[in-house]
Amino acid sequence: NIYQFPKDFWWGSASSATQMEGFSGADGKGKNIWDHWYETEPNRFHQGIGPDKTSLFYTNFIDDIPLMKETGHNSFRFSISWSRLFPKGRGEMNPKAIDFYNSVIDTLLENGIEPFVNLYHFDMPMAMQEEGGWESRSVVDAYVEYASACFENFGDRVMKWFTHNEPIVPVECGYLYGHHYPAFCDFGKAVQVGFHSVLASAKAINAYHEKELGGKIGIILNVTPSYPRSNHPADVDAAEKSDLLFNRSFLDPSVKGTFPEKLIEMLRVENFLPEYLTEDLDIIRDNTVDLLGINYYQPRRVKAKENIPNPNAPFLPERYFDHYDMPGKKVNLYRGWEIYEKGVYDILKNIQENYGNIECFISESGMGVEAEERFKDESGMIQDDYRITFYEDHLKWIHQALNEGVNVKGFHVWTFMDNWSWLNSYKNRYGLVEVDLTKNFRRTIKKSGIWYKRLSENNGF
Ligand code: BGP
Repeated sequence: NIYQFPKDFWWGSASSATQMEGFSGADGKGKNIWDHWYETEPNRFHQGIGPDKTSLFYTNFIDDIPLMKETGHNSFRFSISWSRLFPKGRGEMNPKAIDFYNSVIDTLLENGIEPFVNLYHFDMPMAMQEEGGWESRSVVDAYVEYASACFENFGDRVMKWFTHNEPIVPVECGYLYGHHYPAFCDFGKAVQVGFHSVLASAKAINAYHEKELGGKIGIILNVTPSYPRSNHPADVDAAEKSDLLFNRSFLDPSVKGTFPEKLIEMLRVENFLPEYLTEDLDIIRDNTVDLLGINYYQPRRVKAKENIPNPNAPFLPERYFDHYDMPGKKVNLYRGWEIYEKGVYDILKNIQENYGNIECFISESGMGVEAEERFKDESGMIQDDYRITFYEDHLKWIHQALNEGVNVKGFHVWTFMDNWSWLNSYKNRYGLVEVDLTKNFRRTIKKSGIWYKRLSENNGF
């Protein structure tokens, strides 16, 4: 191997309940915001395919998990559906959900795959949303109850826990830009939602540590580096503001236990500080993560604002900066996102230099491709060489970071098998394994799945 990874490196993939389980109305599951939105506004969803029809892991996991093994997994991240476990968000638990997650965990372990379990992946139970969702303190308490129930029921076998996946995404998509339910555009609400997500995470970490179950608990963040267009101070300042809002808003409290002073000042000046109790800040300070998951897809390119913002327009982060397209950027041919492999190295070095070199791993990296069946060979296997190259190019930079002493423990791709995506449904395919919707959701390993197995067996390439 030219690129050799440490022994016990975590090779695997990530997924989420809403995107993979299906059966969103079955076996006692309560509704979450996605079920509700699809029911009330199906036209928002690509080709009208909703979260009821995802990749049917709920009934197929017995066959899917051996396929994970066949594609080189030694670890796999999934999320528990809060509304499957607690149909009303709190109170009575659904015994069928406990059975289901127990079977998934046991089957993973029998196949030599370590379960990494995430507690919240964009899927607020509808009953909790009706109480105000993350805007509301009572929902923070309900979440901690739910988290504790998960630790009690599954914590004897699950040793890696995560409080949230990409908590900035519900803030942005649900409360600023209208892509997720409840589709508000309200900066004040967005800040409150962000603060409560941080608080909920710290409280869940506290609950986990108190139980002394012997595992680790962390958070998964999409740390998207903000690169300024030039060294001009106005561009650098714009990039710093974007970094404070989108990255450090969660990274600092999760790892260091405090919010950046500059971020607090930005919010204070605009009158956007959230409501909180003094004790909340103590809880956040005293309950930082043991482990950090980093999702990386694309960088953020930022420049100073060119026009004075319209004071009457809704307040958005874009008050502070403009986006620009990197001239000559390498694009993800099939999705339009910029590909910048070195970004992953820059993030890891930042964690090493500014966040105490905390134990971390790349928890999502992936390439979404439209109409991928056009790359099938005669045997019917998708020849996704573009995806293999994409992963290798990122792994080279991760390897470089490792050589320089970064405490990076693993690499998880997005995702194991093609799955349903928020609003885009099955438009962009990400899997190592194809799911054919037209053939009863038949699974077929792609070329990248075979490559991944070799990578994991050789522990390098
Ligand atoms: C991440 C999310 C995933 C997944 C992925 C791909 O931000 O954690 O849930 O969906 O992005 O993005 P998309 O599905 O929008 O193409």
